[in-house]
Amino acid sequence: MSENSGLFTHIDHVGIAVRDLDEAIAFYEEKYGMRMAHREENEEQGVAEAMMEVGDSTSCIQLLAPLNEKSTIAKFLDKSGPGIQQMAYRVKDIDDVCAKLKERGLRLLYPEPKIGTAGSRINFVHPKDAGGVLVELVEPGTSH
Ligand code: V0V
Repeated sequence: MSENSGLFTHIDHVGIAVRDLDEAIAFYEEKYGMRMAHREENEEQGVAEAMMEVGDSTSCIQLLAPLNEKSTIAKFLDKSGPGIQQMAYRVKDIDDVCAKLKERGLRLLYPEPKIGTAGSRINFVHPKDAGGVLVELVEPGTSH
């Protein structure tokens, strides 16, 4: 990690809660000309998701639709409607970053990272400890 880079290397993605994944993908493709880089379902997180590339930046928009009524995305949609649900930063070593954030008094949602998009390892900072923003930490999988 270079001296002035802080804990994060990139904005990995901005997550947007949507009611209908196919409709949202079509909107981002047709209106903004974005290309879908990846699509999958994550049962543990209760989401169907699609990563839409923002040019050549390597940052993405992550479209998140609920897989069931218990999904955090279903709850978010009920409360806030469609819109930005999370800001995700890419990190090199998620265990190291989580340890540092805990030392600095922030609550991580999981004691150990879970599996996210494309084999990544993920954890979250509670929005109440992060200025009202749900912050995701992403250590990319080897295919990234
Ligand atoms: C809730 N709050 C939020 C928020 N969700 N604030 C900002 N952004 C959000 N997304 C606020 C909410 O307004 C309440 O504030 C307070 O937090 C408690 O909210 P709640 O409705 O009672 O919700 P909880 O406690 O049931 O759940 C909130 C958390 C939950 C953040 C704990 O959403 C969660 O576990 N999220 C992490 C997992 C996740 O989001 N998975 C889906 C993406 P007031 O009213 O008390 O002031 S999966 C993903 O990103 C993947 C797979 C990937 O990237 O690879």
